[in-house]
Amino acid sequence: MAKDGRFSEVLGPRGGDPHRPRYHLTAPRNWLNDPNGLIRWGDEYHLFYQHNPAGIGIESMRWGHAVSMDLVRWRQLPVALAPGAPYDREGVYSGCAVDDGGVPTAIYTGVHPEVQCLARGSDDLRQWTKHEGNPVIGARPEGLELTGFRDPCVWGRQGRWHMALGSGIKGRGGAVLGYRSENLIDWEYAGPILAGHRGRDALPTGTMWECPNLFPLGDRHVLVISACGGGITPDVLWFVGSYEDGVFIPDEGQPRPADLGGGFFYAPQRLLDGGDRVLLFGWIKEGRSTGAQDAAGWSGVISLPRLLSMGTDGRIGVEVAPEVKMLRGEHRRLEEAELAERDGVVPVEGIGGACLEVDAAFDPGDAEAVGLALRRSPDGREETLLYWERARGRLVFDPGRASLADDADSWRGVRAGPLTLGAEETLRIHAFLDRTVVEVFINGRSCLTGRMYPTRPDSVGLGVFARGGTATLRHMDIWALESAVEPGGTPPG
Ligand code: DQQ
Repeated sequence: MAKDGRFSEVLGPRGGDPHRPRYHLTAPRNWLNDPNGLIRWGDEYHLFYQHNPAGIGIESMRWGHAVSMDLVRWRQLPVALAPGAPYDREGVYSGCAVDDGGVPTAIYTGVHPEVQCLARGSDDLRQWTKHEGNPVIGARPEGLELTGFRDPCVWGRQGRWHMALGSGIKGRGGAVLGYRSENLIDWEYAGPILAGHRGRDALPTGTMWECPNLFPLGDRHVLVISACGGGITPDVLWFVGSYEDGVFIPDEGQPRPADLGGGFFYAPQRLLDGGDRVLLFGWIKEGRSTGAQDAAGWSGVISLPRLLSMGTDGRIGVEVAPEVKMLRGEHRRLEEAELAERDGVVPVEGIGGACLEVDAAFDPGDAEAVGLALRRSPDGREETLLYWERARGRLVFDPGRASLADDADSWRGVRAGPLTLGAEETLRIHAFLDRTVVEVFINGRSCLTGRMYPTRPDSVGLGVFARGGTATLRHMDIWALESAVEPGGTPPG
């Protein structure tokens, strides 16, 4: 059996289900989606999440609850908020948490129809009481025909509360609506913070912007949206710009993708960790069929914390939060190696495991493509390729041969996004594998989330390759990672 934090030749059966991540958070059972109410309170980090304990899919949603002292090792707590009141009997949807003068306070969307509600927490955030005057925003702004009205993001500034609410304006596109309040109870509509122009945006921005987040980063502001509707693949986009008098003005006309994985990463929320750092957690979706998720008894994963920074070029930088280093176990370092086309995929000897951190630096040389083979079987019949492609200036995640299973699930499609390297620039691939999850950080400025579901227990190998020329692997550090969450089980209480 594979031991936690050690390299292994086969996938250990610990945790029962070989596809279930070991150091990413999943729900104790069944369905998880958006992270909600992220807040640091005293010594603890609280992560609530959209949860359906009874099955797979968005039904009768509630706030699951997990707590951590270090952002990495999570413990499940009982459900914090469940449907039941007339204004949320069809679901306690996404929202945020704030510190209201020492009282933990959640602001969420109750369904149906979509209204904004408030709940107060006990000092330790274990008990929650819904406000008796709920909903605190019960009606939509007059004169606007909206495609949705949900997912409040609230922050305090200059003695007032401000809210960005996910929405869309019929016939126009997605929108984020602004509200203001003196007390979190009485809210005044302040107009759209930003609205899209469906069809006129270079990137598809859909008809509804879910889960907005608006926060300062360096000397700019960032607006993150989860765009959906109008036939687009739901995806996370972010704008950099300025925010003044309740209006967000983007620096560029267009948002950029927050992740190159084509929608596996969704509905992220920022955690203000009490200091200056901005950390983002998102929901990593499944690629398997609903039937397979149902049979597995779990679905949905919370991403690793992503640390954002503002570059001098006005672009958002993204790295994994340094706390994740705590999971590192056995380590191996490889030094300089030449990679040529004729060698194909070169297996990294003596390294194996489905829970790995890989930090590799490549000089692309004159190669057309250079990168890694992940979750590789010894004969190479199962493998997932992750590489930079020079001609198209992009990062590619190709799980087309990840599994020998005879199915046509959508996760097998190639995911790719723009990644241009400077003439002498090193390609740095920093990848986190957790059984079926891959989160990759590239050169501190892009990331990609992917899924792959290999069938073979010996598909735990790692390889490196170059195509169409010769590249150099400068160095590569590999760690076997420890488990950080209880594998399944019923939460206490
Ligand atoms: N998920 C929630 C909604 C939100 C959507 C429902 C985004 O509040 O708009 O589970 O994934």
